[in-house]
Amino acid sequence: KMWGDKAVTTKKSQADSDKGKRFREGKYAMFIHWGLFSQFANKWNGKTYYGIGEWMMDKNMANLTTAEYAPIAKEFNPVDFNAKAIVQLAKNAGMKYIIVTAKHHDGFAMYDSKASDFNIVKATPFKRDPMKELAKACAEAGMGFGFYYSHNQDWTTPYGTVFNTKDNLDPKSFESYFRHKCLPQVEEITSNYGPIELVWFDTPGDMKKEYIEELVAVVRKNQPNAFVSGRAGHGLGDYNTLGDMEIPLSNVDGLWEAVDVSNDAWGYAWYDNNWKDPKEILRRLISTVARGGTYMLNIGPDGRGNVPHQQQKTLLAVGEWLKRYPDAIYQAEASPWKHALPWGDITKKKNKLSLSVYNWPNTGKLYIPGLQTAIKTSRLLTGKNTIPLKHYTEQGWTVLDIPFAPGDPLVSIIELELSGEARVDPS
Ligand code: H79
Repeated sequence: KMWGDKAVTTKKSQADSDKGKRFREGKYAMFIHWGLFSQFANKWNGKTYYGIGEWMMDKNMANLTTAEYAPIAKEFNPVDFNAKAIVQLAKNAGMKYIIVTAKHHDGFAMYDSKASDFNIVKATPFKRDPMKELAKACAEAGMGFGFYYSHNQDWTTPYGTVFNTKDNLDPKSFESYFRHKCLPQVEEITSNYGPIELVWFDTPGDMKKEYIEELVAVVRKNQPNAFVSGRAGHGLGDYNTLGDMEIPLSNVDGLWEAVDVSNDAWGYAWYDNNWKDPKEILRRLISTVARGGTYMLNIGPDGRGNVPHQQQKTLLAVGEWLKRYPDAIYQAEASPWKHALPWGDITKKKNKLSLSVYNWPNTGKLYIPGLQTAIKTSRLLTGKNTIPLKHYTEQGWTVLDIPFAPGDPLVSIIELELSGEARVDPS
């Protein structure tokens, strides 16, 4: 009994200190949109539908009924899926946790679900539980792991099509879907995959608060350390998620996250090669952290389970950069300037500022407005060595004499050690 009491106490204090730690300090996560929709790759009956592939059923896309959509499960056999390789990719990319679609709006469970036969183990020739494999690979690699779960929208539920628009929401069928599928599935994903980082609910629409409270209670019960996404609805999450692909221009208070895509959409689309290059991804990551947030970047494996090659290359290039300048991102805080500067952006760690120079000035001078705290040291990092920079003030502006060549081929980092926390005169 005593031992039991003690164990509970330890677990609780552990929970308080660890809760959301990877979210708060890691700052960079991998989002994975992978599901039955990946098998369509935005194509149906020979026609390509340009848009977000996980919305193939939508009337603005291929406009499919469940009877048309569901049978593709028989062709979904992602034999190239390699959980270890994906986790290694995330690790080399410098990401701290992975959030993967356990079930998207199409209602198809990507794991072994007892609550619904419309799942990858029961309905496909693949028969494996890729989420089990991913959870295990994450645990082995020290990578955080968590699930996306579409709690409100479920378009193929046998209890009726639940689009949850005002026009066709039927409260009885929603109640049935909630009791027989949604709630049991959230029990499953929070019970059967070890400790998880967070549950990423999406698109609450006008779902009733009582439903969301029940779902959040399940997460709290089974995963006391896990975060719940702001898109659970009714303010019941642990943090805020901005709009899809939104990176704010001014600092945002509180705990929040930006979610972004590597190309034009989430789920794999055969034609979508509009990849952001490493510098653009870096700018979006740094800018998010500089505004005070955490950045989650999506990948979309294809119907065979492969991560597109170009996507991997880009993630790895960003990962190499993060190895050179970890202090600019990990555990870093928002810019005291509260918005970007003409040449780039600033993140801070205690008395240290990391200046990320996106646009290297060709004048030999870098200007910093309004800094009130004295500079102890200023240096350009190159990943290998550091180059001391001369600093002085000119009409109230801080000026750094910089070399004509940037320190880094992607984004250069100048580090300032201050005599105290940065104070900035907003004028
Ligand atoms: O999972 C990803 C999206 O599928 C999901 N959230 C991210 C993380 C999401 N749910 N809703 N939306 C995104 C916005 C939906 C936009 C739409 Fe359309 C506009 C759906 C129907 C009209 C554009 C046109 C996309 C499909 C047709």
